Amino acid sequence: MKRHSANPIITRSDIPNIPPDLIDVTSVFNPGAIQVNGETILILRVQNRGRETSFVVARSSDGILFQCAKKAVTLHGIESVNETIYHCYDARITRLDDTFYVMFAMDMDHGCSLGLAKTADFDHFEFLGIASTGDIRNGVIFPEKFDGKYLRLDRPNDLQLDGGPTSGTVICLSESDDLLHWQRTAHIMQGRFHYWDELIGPGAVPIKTRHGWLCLYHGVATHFGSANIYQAGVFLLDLHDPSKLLGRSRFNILEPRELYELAGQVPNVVFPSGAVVQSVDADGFATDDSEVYVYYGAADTCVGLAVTTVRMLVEATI
Ligand code: BMA
Repeated sequence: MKRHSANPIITRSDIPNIPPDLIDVTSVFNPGAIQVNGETILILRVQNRGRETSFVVARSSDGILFQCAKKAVTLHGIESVNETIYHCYDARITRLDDTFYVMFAMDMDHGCSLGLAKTADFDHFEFLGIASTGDIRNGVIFPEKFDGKYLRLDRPNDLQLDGGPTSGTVICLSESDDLLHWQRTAHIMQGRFHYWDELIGPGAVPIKTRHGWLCLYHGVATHFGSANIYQAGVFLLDLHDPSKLLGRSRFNILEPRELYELAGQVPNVVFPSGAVVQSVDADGFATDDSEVYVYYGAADTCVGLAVTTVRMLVEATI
């Protein structure tokens, strides 16, 4: 992947003051991304100097220069949750028919849950409920149904990192009839201990290609207790049966190298959470030559853009 020359494309100074919550914010990172009628829309994770978290929508006609909304996202109905929610973060956006579903992590006392919201216009968001049980993160809904079921990739948090958050080593597939109640159906792949992707989690929404579903993910090298390194990788799932792993990148496809990826709130992080395909054929498949814009959080501080093609991503999985 090639970093765009305008990187980092969004920094804290692009977030307008939105009193009382967002004033002189600290950071903006890990965006969900989608293209709607030629416009690229991001849902940004913004942190203020109270280290409180908000979502802010940003829009762009070229996928590079973004205009941030002058208000934070309100998740209407979230007040019905009877527990303290500390943070909602790391949105992934999936279009199903004409509705955009947003799945995100929710930090609560018992651990991390997955929340679900929907929107038609990225202005008004309706919270639909908590869509998980147990401690889990990185829920990513597929953009179509399979045999009448919704599918998602997710990552159970079955590991307590030393002095850090819960994490995990397995990417799973789950299915649902209603997007709120999910049943785990398969373990797709495992972290590779000792190598670049020891801990792993799904990244962007799967991209439909003639070769299969292309899925970006993040891998963490823990380097035997040294500083964690968050990198991006890619895997390919069978088009008709996404529980079948067809291939997986041996090497990471993006790693922290630039200063804005190496230094920040959490150093050494590239975290791919959004991907936009620029060219899709009449049957809805991303074309091999199509550029893919990958939006990623850098050092939990700003947003980077890396550009690649469908062909290069597929080749990386062989
Ligand atoms: C992960 C998630 C991401 C974050 C990353 C690095 O566990 O919390 O949101 O970017 O850690 O801090």
